[in-house]
Amino acid sequence: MAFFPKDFVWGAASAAYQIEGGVRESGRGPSIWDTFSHIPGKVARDENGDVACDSYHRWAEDVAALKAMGLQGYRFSIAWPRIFPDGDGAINEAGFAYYDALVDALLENGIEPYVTLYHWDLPQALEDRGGWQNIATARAFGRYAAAVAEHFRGRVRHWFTINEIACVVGLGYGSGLHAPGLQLPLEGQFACWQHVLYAHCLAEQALHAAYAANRVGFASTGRLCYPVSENPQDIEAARRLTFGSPDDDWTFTHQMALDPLCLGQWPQQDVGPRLAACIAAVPREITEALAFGKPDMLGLNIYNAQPARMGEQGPEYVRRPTGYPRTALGWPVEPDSLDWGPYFIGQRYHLPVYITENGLSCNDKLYLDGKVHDADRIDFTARYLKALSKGIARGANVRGYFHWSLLDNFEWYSGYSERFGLYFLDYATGNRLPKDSSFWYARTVQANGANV
Ligand code: IFM
Repeated sequence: MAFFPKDFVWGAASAAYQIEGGVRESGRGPSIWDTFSHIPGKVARDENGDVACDSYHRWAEDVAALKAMGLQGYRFSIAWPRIFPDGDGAINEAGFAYYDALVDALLENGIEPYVTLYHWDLPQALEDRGGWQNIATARAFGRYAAAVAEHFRGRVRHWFTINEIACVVGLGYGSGLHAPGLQLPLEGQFACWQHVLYAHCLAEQALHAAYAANRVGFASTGRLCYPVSENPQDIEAARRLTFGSPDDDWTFTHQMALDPLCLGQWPQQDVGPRLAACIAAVPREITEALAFGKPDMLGLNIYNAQPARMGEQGPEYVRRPTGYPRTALGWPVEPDSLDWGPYFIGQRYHLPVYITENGLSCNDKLYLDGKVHDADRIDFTARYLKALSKGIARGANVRGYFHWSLLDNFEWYSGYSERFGLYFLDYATGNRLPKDSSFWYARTVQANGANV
């Protein structure tokens, strides 16, 4: 039987561009995802977020869904271009109306808002001036955070500044698979990286200054490993591989962001010469801000991890056997990622952790009886929660779990083909339908996880 602390927060998560639609309403400016998704060939079937789940108009149904599951928290993001259509400059007060209604309805229903400030929808006007390559974007983010903090003072107390710096930089400015679709060399990517971290620091300062009770987090994703046994040697191997070699795919390591933010130093070990040169050249303005950038809590977006063990030559990855279980998106099903991931991260950074995303894409459909029988989602989530409870028993300081996602939505370059929701979206009508997993999740929340 799984065990979770009595004040554990059960929630679900979403992000503005993935669900809102209403991209031209109430003075919202264009974001890089509006631009990118309208370039033919960038998104599967050339889909875009113009309408998405239409949450801009149907938010009350989203709140009703959260309520029906008895959730205590909702993690959603604010679209920066709704508040600052040009990224900076004058505030668009009308852009707050939608979030005011949503936040008030959540509070009235006893659901705590967990607000992400940046889930990838950079105002296009800022990208036109260099986007995250330009330090001015970080300063603009600080002003945006200050405006939002002031507006929601006392109503929102839990914040995540940046969602997945790994994807912001690695996919947006590295592989080019995400907006703005650039493929910069390592040095260009690092420039973005340091500016995103700086943006976090400025936002954190603004949030704390606006309201002392604000709790500020940074939602990270990246490489994690778990040991194939409880043997201390295998555990050590998994830990070392989790935090080793940042030069190899460095944008997808947690420590390239969390070491400077939480430990006040950049990773030193195994950093190759080009990355070392970038680190040595970080401007003083950013270094000084990083010294005070330690978040109050960490968000971890965990979907899977790599099995590892201690081999004869040292730590090594373990190959998954043929036929290993995978989600519809082809991601390996690795429940132990929720056991060991928060544990290793917590041991290194000594901060409370929220699982800000975890879930899977399934080939969901309406059955003949008009319902969505997503047994895979129930099985996946039960296994992951069981493992999470093991990690908590092991000592991981995990305060909450937010399932990704509340409802099926726009899955970036995959468009609408991947269904991650607890609620099914009929894209022809915009109607939401609870999947079997949503009823199961409601029972799990009610039992505080004791049923898994
Ligand atoms: O949909 C995304 C989300 O926006 C960020 N984390 C991963 C999810 C699934 O791919």
